[in-house]
Amino acid sequence: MLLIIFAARHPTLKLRMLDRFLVTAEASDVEPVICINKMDLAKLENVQRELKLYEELGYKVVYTSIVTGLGVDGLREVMQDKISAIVGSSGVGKSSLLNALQPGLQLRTGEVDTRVHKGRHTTTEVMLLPLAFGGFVADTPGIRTLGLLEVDDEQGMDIHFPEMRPYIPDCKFAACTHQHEPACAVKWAVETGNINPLRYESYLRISGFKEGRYERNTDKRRAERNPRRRKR
Ligand SMILES: Nc1nc2c(ncn2[C@@H]2O[C@H](COP(=O)(O)OP(=O)(O)OP(=O)(O)O)[C@@H](O)[C@H]2O)c(=O)[nH]1
Ligand SMILES: [Mg+2]
Ligand SMILES: [Zn+2]
Repeated sequence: MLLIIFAARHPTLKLRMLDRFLVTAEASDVEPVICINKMDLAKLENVQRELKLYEELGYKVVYTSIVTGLGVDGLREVMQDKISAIVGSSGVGKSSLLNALQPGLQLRTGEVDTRVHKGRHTTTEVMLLPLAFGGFVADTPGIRTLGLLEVDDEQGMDIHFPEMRPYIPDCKFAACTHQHEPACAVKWAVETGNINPLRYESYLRISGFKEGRYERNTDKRRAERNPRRRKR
């Protein structure tokens, strides 16, 4: 299981980054669970409104706080007898959550920089920890950007977006990239409100169709795999 942790605030909840984690989980055939921590810093209904789309897509979302204890028992149930990896940016509270789940762990945690609201990369190595209530969890260092190294991008990212899957066979072209092709069922679904435009935006970014850092990452990775395509 991939336990994807975000903080409701400090650091900011980044849904486009969540989409990248979800694609990684989908592509690796690992069950993703979304966990929004630091719920003591935000209003539950506001955060739930932001995450509604993901619950509608069928992803499990848990809301936690190590300050109030919200959701800690629920998270324990979710993780019981599973092998999970806990991932997310530095400072979202990954190690703190594990300490709350199992107090004996005594993992080191670090204050978030109060000026820029970023973590200080307290956890520096991956540790697989046995859980007294059954199962294992790997605590991991916070990551700055998420590449998609394990994802085979040759066959297209569309299949890793569950809401796109039903439309893909209806596109006019079998190799449709859902970007500029005519008679694209996916684009039509976006236009008619059946696919969330922000998720479609994430699809374009992750596929490298949009400007930005992700596209450069993708190009660089392709160049590394295929030296002939490397720019001089
Ligand atoms: N208010 C609030 N603070 C929290 C919560 N969970 C963690 N924190 C604080 O957030 C800071 C970062 O927590 P860590 O557990 O070190 O975060 P991490 O995700 O393990 O960070 P890295 O190891 O750097 O990747 C610490 O100061 C924690 O006390 C929470 O639910 N509410
Ligand atoms: Mg940590
Ligand atoms: Zn299409």
